Amino acid sequence: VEKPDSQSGPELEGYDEEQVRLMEEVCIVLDWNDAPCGSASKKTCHLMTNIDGGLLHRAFSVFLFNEENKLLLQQRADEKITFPGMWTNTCCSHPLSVPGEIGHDLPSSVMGVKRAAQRKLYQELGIPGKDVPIDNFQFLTRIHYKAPSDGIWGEHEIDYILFIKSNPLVAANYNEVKATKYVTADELKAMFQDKSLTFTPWFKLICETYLFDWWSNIDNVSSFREDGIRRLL
Ligand code: DMA
Ligand code: MN
Repeated sequence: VEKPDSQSGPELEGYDEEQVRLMEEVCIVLDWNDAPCGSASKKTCHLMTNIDGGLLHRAFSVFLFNEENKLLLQQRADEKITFPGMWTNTCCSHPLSVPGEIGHDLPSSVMGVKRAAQRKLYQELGIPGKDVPIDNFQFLTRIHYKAPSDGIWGEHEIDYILFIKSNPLVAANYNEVKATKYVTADELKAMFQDKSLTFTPWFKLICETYLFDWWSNIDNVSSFREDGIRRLL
């Protein structure tokens, strides 16, 4: 009998070895008010059978804008287990269930996701920490959403939205990222019309709701900060 948090089992057979290994990362399990109430492997958190049972975890989404206010997009590598090959915002991942990244109130959770964001911007895109200083990230809001990937895998997260302005050195890790592209708002809208491209569900949700408003007020986004959790379910 497979234990609930086991890395064994058939679900990971045939996937990229490095991405399988990353499924051992330990995510922060949440109640609906974003209070940490345990931890579980990335694998456990992303199986639809567990999501259908209500399992929810913490995540973050970085939107990086350069000096021309263009947004850096990434296309997920084909090796990704969830949402492979799809275009999405600059960087997404999960704060880990470790002291520096957990956070038990909003200020410390925001600090935790900023640290996690710095860690993953380097791991996915080779962006050095000096190009994305912790204090330059701006927290905007939290979005609670759920999205299936392929039947077996999916997402159910409270997603911390972080904006940052930077002109970083980028050196993509091709196990994570297939391509990168800086776009204007109009160029992004044109990409949505191109039927050969696919987009992650959370990025589409954020684009359909808040992104273009925030983007057109990029130098004043602190006025959009919202402490409540926005439920897009
Ligand atoms: C998970 O992103 C986070 C969100 C907001 C969907 P991901 O699948 O890219 O995580 P990781 O890079 O850790 O695999
Ligand atoms: Mn997730």
